[in-house]
Amino acid sequence: MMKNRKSCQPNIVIKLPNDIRDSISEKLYNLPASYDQERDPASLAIAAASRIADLLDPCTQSQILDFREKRQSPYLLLRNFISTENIPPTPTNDTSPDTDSWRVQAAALLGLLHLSGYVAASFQDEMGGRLCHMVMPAKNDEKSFLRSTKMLNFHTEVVNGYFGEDFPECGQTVSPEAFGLICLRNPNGTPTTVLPLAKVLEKLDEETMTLLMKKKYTACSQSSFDRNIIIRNISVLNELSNGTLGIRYSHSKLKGQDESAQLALNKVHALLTDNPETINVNLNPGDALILNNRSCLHGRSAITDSATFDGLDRWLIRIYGFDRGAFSRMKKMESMKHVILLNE
Ligand SMILES: O=C(O)CCC(=O)C(=O)O
Ligand SMILES: [Fe+2]
Repeated sequence: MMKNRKSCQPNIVIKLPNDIRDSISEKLYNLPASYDQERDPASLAIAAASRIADLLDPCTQSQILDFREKRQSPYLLLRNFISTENIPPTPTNDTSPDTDSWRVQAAALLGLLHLSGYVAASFQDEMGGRLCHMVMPAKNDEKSFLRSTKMLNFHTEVVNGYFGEDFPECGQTVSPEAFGLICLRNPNGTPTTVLPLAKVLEKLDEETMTLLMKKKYTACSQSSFDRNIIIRNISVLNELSNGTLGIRYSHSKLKGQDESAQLALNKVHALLTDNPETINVNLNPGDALILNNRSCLHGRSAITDSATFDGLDRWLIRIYGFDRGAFSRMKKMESMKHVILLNE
């Protein structure tokens, strides 16, 4: 049983030929302007997904289907997915650019998340509820600058969120099962770092694993949240509905509630530091990456020294993807059904 749980599923890496990329770009560029990713992403996701799927060859379609059905591969990397000609300058202050020319790339990511089986959604309490998170060096204030340029140690998104398997109540924070990144610029090839959970589990002893599975941990919000939401009595490793193990992790936001719980967490931290199995995913403009937020950890090298704020800085768009069943049980905003409301 344990052996099976620790087996590492392959990552899925696909590179589209230029003619397919250009056809997808054209189809998405010609989507009616009435689609708005911040007001009704669900309609846009469906429209974009069907246009993309029509243009993919059967092999690529079945690889995406495999990722969707099994939910075990750490990530799906789709290279050369969309054109990035005519994009506006990289924003410098955490907000979306005024012009809409980046929306084709956002639509592409929404379409891919949909094909991967996830519902795109955001939290009202994170970055003002925006669906598309701009990942780029920001200089609006000191805190934003530090958050957006520092090296990111391995973590999972929304560490203070329950898993569907915890049976959260409506209004409690739920961690997204996946999230997508699409690259618009990456002039210095700064990698997104990825570590499949299986590579960590194979180095953990049974006693530590047992401790990590106990509901003896407390987590608080990541720095992109507008308020601090603390959840208690959660585990680090959780049995998922597909029989595998999932992880929630952040070195700074997750704490053990007693000494043995914290010691087990420290062992994970030691394993994650300079782990030789780390995969550097250098996203090029037009590449999309869907990361399974249960079966892998991710991070990033520092961009502190390379940020120039001249409109050409590294720029990714990030969108969360939720399991359809878990999403249907969440409290949402009446006017924008993709915005998740959390209890006071
Ligand atoms: O900048 C990156 O490559 C990843 C950043 C990150 O961890 C995130 O957006 O959640
Ligand atoms: Fe992250």
